[in-house]
Amino acid sequence: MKKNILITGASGQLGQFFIDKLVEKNNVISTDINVSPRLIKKYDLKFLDALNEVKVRKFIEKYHIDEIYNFASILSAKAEKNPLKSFQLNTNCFLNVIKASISSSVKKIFWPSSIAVFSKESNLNYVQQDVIMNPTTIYGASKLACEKVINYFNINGLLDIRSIRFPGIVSSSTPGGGTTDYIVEMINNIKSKKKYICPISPNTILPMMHVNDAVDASVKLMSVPRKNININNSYNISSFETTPYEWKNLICQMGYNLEVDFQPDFRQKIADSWPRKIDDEQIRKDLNWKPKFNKIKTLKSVIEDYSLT
Ligand code: AKB
Repeated sequence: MKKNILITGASGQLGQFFIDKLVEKNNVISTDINVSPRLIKKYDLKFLDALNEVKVRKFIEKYHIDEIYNFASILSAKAEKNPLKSFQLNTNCFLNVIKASISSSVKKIFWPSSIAVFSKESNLNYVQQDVIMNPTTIYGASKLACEKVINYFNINGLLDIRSIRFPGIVSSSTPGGGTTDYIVEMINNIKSKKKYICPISPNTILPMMHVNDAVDASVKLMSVPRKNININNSYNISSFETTPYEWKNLICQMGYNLEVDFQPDFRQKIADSWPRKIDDEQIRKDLNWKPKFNKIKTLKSVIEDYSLT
């Protein structure tokens, strides 16, 4: 039987890919505050501000929602420009979804955490599942705060909330103010034939994954019995690591002209506080999951999505 799934923040960098996947077997109610005519036509996107708890509850009741995927959030670089507003939005949107879900038809909630929860104390060369986390960005602080709430609701059996700490996500959708956005913006610049000013220094290693792998792992996490889940806060996950220098060279080796000028800005300090490599053995074991896209397959796939071939 089809589930009724509510997606908040559906027009963002991740949301649209989840709609495409979930709509295959479910009734998907896609919502956002950015409701463009294109997305209304393509996804029947509806306006919903997740900062309004009453409205969230009304959607749950009107559509008899079984599961919620909550993507309403401001990403790391953009969040630093207005820290208190960003922290309030990232945490309150999530808390409103939780409050509206209690004593409702909602059975499960998916919520994306991030590698931003980690810090220099987390052993950034190889970050394990359970480490010291003292995030130095407001985005990382908001993500860690919500992970603590997830843990509380899960260990007390109050709600079933499932979460993954996403690394940089590589897709053809427009980047949304993240620190890892260079990996998509470089591909964007192939088409525009403009020199790309990279805000991250050439040898900065960061973990990344193809958006399809992120979506598949998340949907699989939501499908398994709760007894298979051995993490009550949020799972580490990754696919590959790269640097701006390597990524630029891979693009050029594929025959594309891409001129890059490395000009690190405030995002470098953020990137320096994030992992270089992730230990994601737990999610691979619990879900029997592994990524389908390595570095080269990811790049080829996104270039094809941009119809650059
Ligand atoms: C960002 O760069 O802010 C996000 C993230 C890694 O959470 N892509």
